[in-house]
Amino acid sequence: MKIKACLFDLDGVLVDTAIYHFKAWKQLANSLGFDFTEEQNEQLKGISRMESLDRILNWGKLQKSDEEKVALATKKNEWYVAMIEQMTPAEVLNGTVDFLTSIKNAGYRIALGSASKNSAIILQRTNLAHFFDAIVDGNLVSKSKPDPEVFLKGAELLGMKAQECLVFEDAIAGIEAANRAGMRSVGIGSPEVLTEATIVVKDLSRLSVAHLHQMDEL
Ligand code: B16
Ligand code: MG
Repeated sequence: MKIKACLFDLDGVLVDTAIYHFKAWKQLANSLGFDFTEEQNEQLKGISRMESLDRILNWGKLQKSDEEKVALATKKNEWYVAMIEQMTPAEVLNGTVDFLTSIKNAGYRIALGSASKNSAIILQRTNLAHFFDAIVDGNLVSKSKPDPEVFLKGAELLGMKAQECLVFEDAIAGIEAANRAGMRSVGIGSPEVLTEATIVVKDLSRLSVAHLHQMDEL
């Protein structure tokens, strides 16, 4: 079926905010008396804020009450927001602006499908907001990826069927969410990791409208 809409994950696909998440979570872990590695941080990609905190506390072998967890997540978010407020359009990932421009000119509808509750600040600071016909982020969904809610809501807001949507994702959980939504996907990263994606590319600079036409048949 013909692809009519593109649904983009944010962190790891359009911008690299993972480094800021890492710095802020590390600061929090250090303040609690432990540390975690960059490899462990990989497991937090695409995962919601509270789920990330649960995993980190687990690594530090700490137990906290629900109230304490909210306070810790709030503290981390304040540090994180201070960092992303300094972001500039120069931090947009390779090929992103050209690809978004060409698909928009070709008439594709475009939505965001991110777990982040901070997507508005990031899209504004990096000058990407104007490309989007719909924004679905952590403020609109209750179930995080691999649940398909975020992408199904994107399709609904754009007035599209799931089979008309193509998802762009860097996280395994995000590709699983696309598959569960009945959507085709472009994995951004390595084919060894994103084995369940329809196709995998290194970044958006590898793609053009002609590739999307080829995917109509997949
Ligand atoms: P926030 P994505 C995700 O963004 C990040 O990959 C993940 O590390 C983060 O915990 C999550 O957003 C929530 O972010 O704390 O800003 O609400 O990849 O879904 O765009
Ligand atoms: Mg991501």
